[in-house]
Order: sequence, then C-alpha cells, then structure tokens
Amino acid sequence: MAGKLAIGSRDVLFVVDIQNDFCPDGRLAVPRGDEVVPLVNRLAGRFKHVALTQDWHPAGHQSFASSHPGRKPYETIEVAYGPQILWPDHCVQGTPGAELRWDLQIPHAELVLRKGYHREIDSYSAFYENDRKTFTGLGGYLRERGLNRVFVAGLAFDFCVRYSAEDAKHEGFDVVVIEDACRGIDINGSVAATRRVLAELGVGCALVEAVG
Ligand code: VGL
Ligand code: ZN
Repeated sequence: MAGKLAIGSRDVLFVVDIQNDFCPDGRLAVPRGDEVVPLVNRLAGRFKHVALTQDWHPAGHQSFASSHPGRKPYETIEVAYGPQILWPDHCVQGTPGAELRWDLQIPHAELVLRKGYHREIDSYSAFYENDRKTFTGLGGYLRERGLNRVFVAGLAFDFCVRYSAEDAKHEGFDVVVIEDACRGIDINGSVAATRRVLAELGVGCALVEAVG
C-alpha cells in the first residue's frame, strides 16, 4: 500500500459495538471479536475525535428470537419494516453483556451513542434504525461538529459496521472501513455481501497500519 492515510481534525473514528455480548462467551459472540480490541485501542490513539456505539436493547426486544414463541435464533421473520433476523437475547440495557469490553481503552472518546432502544425496531446502523425512518441523531451531531470523514471499526463487520458505513456514505460523509479491526458474524454469505456492497458504494477500505 502506497503511503498513509493522514488523519486530520475533521476525521472521526467510530468504534462499533465492542461489547461483552459480541465477544467470545457473550450471548451473540462474533468469532474472534475480542481480537480487535488492541488494534482499535492503538488506532483510536491516532484520532482526535472518537465516537463509540453501544447496542442497547430493552428486555423483550422484537429482534430477540425469545420474543417470538416457536422461533429460533438466526431465522428471519417479517416485521412492519420488512425482514428481520432473529438474534439470541443480547445487549440488554443495564446487563454486564451490554457493557463495553473491559479492555477497550479510549478515554478520549467524545460520544457514546446508544441504539436499538425502541422495542419494535432493530438498529444496525448508527444513523438510522432498521425502519430506515427513525434517526439516531448522529448525522446532525457530525455536521454540527464539522466532522466530514468517518472511519469505522468494530463488530460486527457484516451488520452494524456495514450499515453504519453505508448510511454514513448516504449522509454525504467520506467513509473508510478499517477491515482488520472488524470481525464478522457471517450468516448466509453476509461477509461477502458486505464487501461487495461497500465497494459498490465507494466506501474505502484500509488496514490499521495504513492509517495515521
Ligand atoms: C449487531 C446483530 C444484532 C451488531 C447488533 O452489532 O452487528 N448484530 N445486534
Ligand atoms: Zn442488537
């Protein structure tokens, strides 16, 4: 790779959903999810602006298989806004599984954005919930702060990282996904689909060592 991507004062790093439930032994463990933590800690030190996201569901959330008698995790159902994958219960507000990973060390992070708190709407993206109509407020936050380029790392590559990167692009920001600082769940080819969609949208891809 030629040269480094220089980080400036209008860049922001999004650290997506690095929470206990998405790490090994968690309730929706992303394979090797914990491996990204040291990389993300190192990467974050090169950014002036860092925002963390936290998946934050009420008990009985519609995306939980346990809320639908007879359904199992990873099945898909139709809800008001279209298809919804059912998940094991995870990131329930106030539980240890919803806490940020203990070894995540980014004291200078400026924002912790919680999402997925509406019982009837899942939210993979940090910008819009899965109904594509309910906003989280993040687009306005970035614009008011004059931040115009978004770097994305974290969990899971093929869900919350993917949709956050896509929507950042739709909102008019430049976007770079730090691929080695992400891990995926990979359901029915979702990792390959993510790579395809991000490339089509013109979302950049970089490795930790090429940034900063
Ligand atoms: C996520 C599935 C359900 C994620 C969150 O953070 O990628 N995936 N909730
Ligand atoms: Zn969730």
